[in-house]
Amino acid sequence: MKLKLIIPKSERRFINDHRSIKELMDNKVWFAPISLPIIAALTPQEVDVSITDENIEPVDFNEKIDLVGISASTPLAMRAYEIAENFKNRGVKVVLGGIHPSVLPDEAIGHADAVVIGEAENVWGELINDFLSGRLKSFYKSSTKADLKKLIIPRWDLLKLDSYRAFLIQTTRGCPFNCSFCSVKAFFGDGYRFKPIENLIQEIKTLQKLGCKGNFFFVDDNFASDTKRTAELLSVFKQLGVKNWTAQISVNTDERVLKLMADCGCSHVVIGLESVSQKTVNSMNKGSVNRVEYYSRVINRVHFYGIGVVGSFIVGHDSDDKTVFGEINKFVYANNIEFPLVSILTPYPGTGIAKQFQQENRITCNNWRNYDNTTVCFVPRSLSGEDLYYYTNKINKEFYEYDNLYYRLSRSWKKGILVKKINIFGYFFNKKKLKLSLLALKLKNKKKSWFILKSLWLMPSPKFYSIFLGLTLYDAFYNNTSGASSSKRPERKEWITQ
Ligand code: B12
Ligand code: SF4
Repeated sequence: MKLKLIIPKSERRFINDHRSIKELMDNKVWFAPISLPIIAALTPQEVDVSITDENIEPVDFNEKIDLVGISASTPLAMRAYEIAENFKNRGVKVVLGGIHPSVLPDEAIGHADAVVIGEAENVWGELINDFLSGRLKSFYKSSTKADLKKLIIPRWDLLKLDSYRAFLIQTTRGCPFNCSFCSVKAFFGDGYRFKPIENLIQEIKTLQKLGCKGNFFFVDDNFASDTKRTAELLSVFKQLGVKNWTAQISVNTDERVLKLMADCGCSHVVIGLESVSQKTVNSMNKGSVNRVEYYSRVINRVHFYGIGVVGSFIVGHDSDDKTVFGEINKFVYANNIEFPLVSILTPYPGTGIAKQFQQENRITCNNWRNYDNTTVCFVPRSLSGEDLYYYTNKINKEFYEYDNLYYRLSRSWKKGILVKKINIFGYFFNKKKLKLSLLALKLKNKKKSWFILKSLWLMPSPKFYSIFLGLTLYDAFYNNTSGASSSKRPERKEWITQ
């Protein structure tokens, strides 16, 4: 039996897109998916399984396959349905899984033969058996949560690993909180589950054996919530030589853990700051985690240990009026957040905010393609939809104008944040730096060229990763399909979808 697992492509340019640094490096995308390698690992050995990531290569609809499994988050759902229908029309059975089909199984089954609701671990074996015996059911849902103590090494070997720059690892599942905009609770349910450290050692060793030495992204929603366990995990990272990794942490992360994270090779942290107004944070049901008065202190401590900050904000809450953009801007520069990301509040199905907006009849769009935090899909309360769209685009674009990006990065680099230790010889005779400089000189975009050259030569030793991430984010905000620019006010049809 032949099984094909597919991850649909992102139709909008986003951070996973690597085209912006293609001219300098290669055509890799940032993140290797982890869900499908897990599903492949759960698949019985006698099944011939392969993975296609549509961000890397096109789906071959003519390939002889018996069963197709497609993973879908909400922004990818429409593309997932297109792929599913194409295979179904060719007589191939299709299973849909992932966060979107799990939250809207009745919608998903309209495009597939079976839907896995929730985690796959406890039901995938049964589904394969049912398929083999011609008794595929419409829905599969486990009555219990996946037991993370079981060792399942994701089949990363099935991915075209050379096509990725960073690799996802998951050490926990779930989150004890329930923020109104977030899908995690709706999907993983109550509680917080931890993978045993011994299992993680096996996973990391597997990746390392496959040649993936660094650039790990720990996808846990709150990597450092349990101080004791995180400290234990970090000592393992040190032994295994894990370097250049990123994790999502919350505002209340213990300073001792931050220090350990830095000692153990953490280069960036993603922090869900969401808003600089406590009132707005409280309205998102995040007040118990995020105390705005501690934001500056935690960012300062993260920086103190040489780690860069990706600061995520969400705008469009009922208490957000136009002044919110100025406040975020002020906060970003006051705290020198290297990589700010401002997202438009999006009522993802199953979330508290979606339920509220549905009750209030405020949802304006059910085209899941627009559910990617760059489009207004609801009627905001304290500013117009047009302004919400326009100013969000504007602020993101302004953050990533080369001069502004350089301003923030250079302030951090000067303080020893996101830099590597290097001697004077290394400063002049670094092969990669020389190569990048030559390539930068050839770029048609002179502003980009100047940003790269300034970063490489005016600064002692910035981590290339920080330059690449900046370039990628620049590209994401300047080349999004929306087409709005800070100088041109978008047409009505561009900002809100019906
Ligand atoms: C890593 C990550 C990313 C990476 C993705 C990299 C990659 N190549 O996969 C990056 C940074 C690119 C990213 C981008 C975005 N992300 Co994101 N991301 C995550 C994160 C943190 C982890 C996802 C993950 O890998 N989890 C681990 C795996 C094991 O879990 P899983 O995917 O759910 O898989 C399990 C089941 O779902 C199921 N399953 C999954 N697929 C399939 C397929 C089949 C056939 C079957 C049977 C089962 C099955 O089995 C698996 C094992 O049990 C989640 C949060 C979270 N906790 O999940 C958010 C999350 C998925 N992201 C989210 C969002 C909103 C975005 C963005 C829109 C953010 C933005 N502001 O732009 C973009 C969208 C980009 C795009 N166009 O898709 C939301 C999605 C909400 C929704 N309803 O879809 C989440 C849930 C975050 C949240 N707090 O709400 N993201
Ligand atoms: S936003 Fe973060 S803290 Fe809030 S529920 Fe989601 S994962 Fe948990």
